[in-house]
Amino acid sequence: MNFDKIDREARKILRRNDRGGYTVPTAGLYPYQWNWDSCFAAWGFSTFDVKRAWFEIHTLFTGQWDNGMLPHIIFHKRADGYFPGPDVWDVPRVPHTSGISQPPVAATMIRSIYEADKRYGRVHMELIYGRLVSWHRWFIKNRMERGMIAITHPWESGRDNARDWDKAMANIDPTGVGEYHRRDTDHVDPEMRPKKEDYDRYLKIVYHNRDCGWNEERIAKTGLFRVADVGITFIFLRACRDLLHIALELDHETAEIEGWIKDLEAGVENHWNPKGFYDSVDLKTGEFTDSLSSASFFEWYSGMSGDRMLGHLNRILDEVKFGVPSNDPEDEHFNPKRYWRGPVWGMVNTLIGIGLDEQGHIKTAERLRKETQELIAEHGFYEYFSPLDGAPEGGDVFTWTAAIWLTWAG
Ligand code: 9YW
Repeated sequence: MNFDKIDREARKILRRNDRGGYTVPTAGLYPYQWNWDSCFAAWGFSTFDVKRAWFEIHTLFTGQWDNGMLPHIIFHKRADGYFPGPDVWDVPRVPHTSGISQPPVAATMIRSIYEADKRYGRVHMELIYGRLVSWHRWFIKNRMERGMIAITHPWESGRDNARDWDKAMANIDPTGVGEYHRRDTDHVDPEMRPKKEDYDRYLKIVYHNRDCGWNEERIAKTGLFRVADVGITFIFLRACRDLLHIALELDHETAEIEGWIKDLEAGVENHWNPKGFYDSVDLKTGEFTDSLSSASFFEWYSGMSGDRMLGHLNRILDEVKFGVPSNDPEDEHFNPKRYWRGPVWGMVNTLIGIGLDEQGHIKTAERLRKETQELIAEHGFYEYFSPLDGAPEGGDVFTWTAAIWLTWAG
């Protein structure tokens, strides 16, 4: 394995996907600035160009709404090849954005970027701190239920067609969405993407929430989809801990953030499915989603101790060649090709690996890192891979795959 060569390639990918201050996840398939992709990009840049890393964060936050919400896509300038674009979301602000959010890894990644060069980063950290707090407040005010974090659209989870959403999606009647032209399947094999029945419902929810004027209270009352996402709860809990760390360093008040952490720690218990794993909860029906997905393994990353997922983790790592798959290989719907229903994602492994390492599971963390390293070194910087044989899948020349190579896997 020629590490220097792969490092150079990874840096080249970040530069290549740079559109002048923001980084697209990959050319063609995703031609705009995506929220959590961009945080990973900034983290990747911080290994060789900390100035550029902060620039990424500032351009991302130009998309922040007045109510604190940080959208999942910022449409800085028109680009072809992606649907649904800015006119579908119809959000009356500039830069144009989508109307939903995404997993809040920002505070965690920003802490790392700051720590890469504190002297340079101090003023940027001061500038961005208030914005981070207001985004976190938005989650608490609009999305926290029983200490868990709710999503109003599967796209908010960052795990679009995960098994977690199946039952809630089946309860949505997609009639009336009309004709539309998907663009993702122009770029990628349709077998590797969500199905039409998923897309119909994705659009139905977008149209409904848009008709609510993107008003969170109206969406909470009338929305078609509301699920407490175990992935976001864990990621948000972790982000609050990092935000607290930053607050202490900058000498800001901490009581509010400490309160959030306590509520979230209690809320995690509500994600515990008595069947023996952390799970998402459909808030419209009160039922567990009964899906053991990769997000359940953010337990350690969230800072919760207890090792409750360790048995399943060891089982699954032995069942596939490259862990951690987005869906349990023993699940009847497991599909090693179709997006979030089986494939393995380098950035997911990274978050799981970081948590394992922090909590003393050094060997398992190292195993995961090596497997991720092999996937990328053997096959390239793909969006995701088959956990069975490592076959590359989805988009190529992918930003967050390059970023995690530079920061963790390589
Ligand atoms: C889509 C960009 C995004 C990720 C999400 C992933 C996918 C967009 O791509 O969603 O149109 O399907 O699910 O996590 O941020 O990489």
